[in-house]
Amino acid sequence: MALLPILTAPAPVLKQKASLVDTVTPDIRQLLEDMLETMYAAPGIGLAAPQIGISKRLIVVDVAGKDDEKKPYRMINPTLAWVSEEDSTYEEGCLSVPQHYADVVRPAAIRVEYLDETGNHQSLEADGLLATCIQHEIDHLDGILFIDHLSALKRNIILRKLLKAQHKEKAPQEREKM
Ligand code: K1U
Ligand code: ZN
Repeated sequence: MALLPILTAPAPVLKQKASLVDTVTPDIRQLLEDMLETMYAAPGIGLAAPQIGISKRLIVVDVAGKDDEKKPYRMINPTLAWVSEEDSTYEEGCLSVPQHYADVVRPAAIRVEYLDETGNHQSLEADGLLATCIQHEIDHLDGILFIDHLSALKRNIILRKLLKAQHKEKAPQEREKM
């Protein structure tokens, strides 16, 4: 098992469309386990492979409360087969946009189809936070961040603050090279 570094915006891989996984190999299974470990350590309720620099259509999700039994989902090539007409609004965060939160409107319920870690087809109906989190993670596979659902004004304010925070985190010698 390995903890993987999580990339933050504006890393270019976060804006790319990730590739389909053609075969579920032991390496893919190991990657999903490493992603879950990384997600729990962050801590987070979801993680998509592009967030760790791997442009493949893989996500992991677990929205169980901290006192509840873990309920991890490992999804390969997830697609939204159905979305409800009804919307819901959640305050979202993102491990790749640290310290920023904003209300995002998305379909309230979904059906997602995917391959599990054994290569079997699965179909899952979800609502509430699980539906929101799965949509947020599938967005990552299409190069979309939750801030892309906000107005350009709000998005640019967040992006500028992120760049400023990243600049401050850099050591002075590194800053001199910029
Ligand atoms: O994709 C990610 O960056 C993970 C993100 C998922 C997400 C959060 C909220 C709404 C939709 C999707 C996070 O997990 S941010 C951290 C977070 O929300 C959280 C962390 C610990 C406990 C509970 C929530
Ligand atoms: Zn995210």
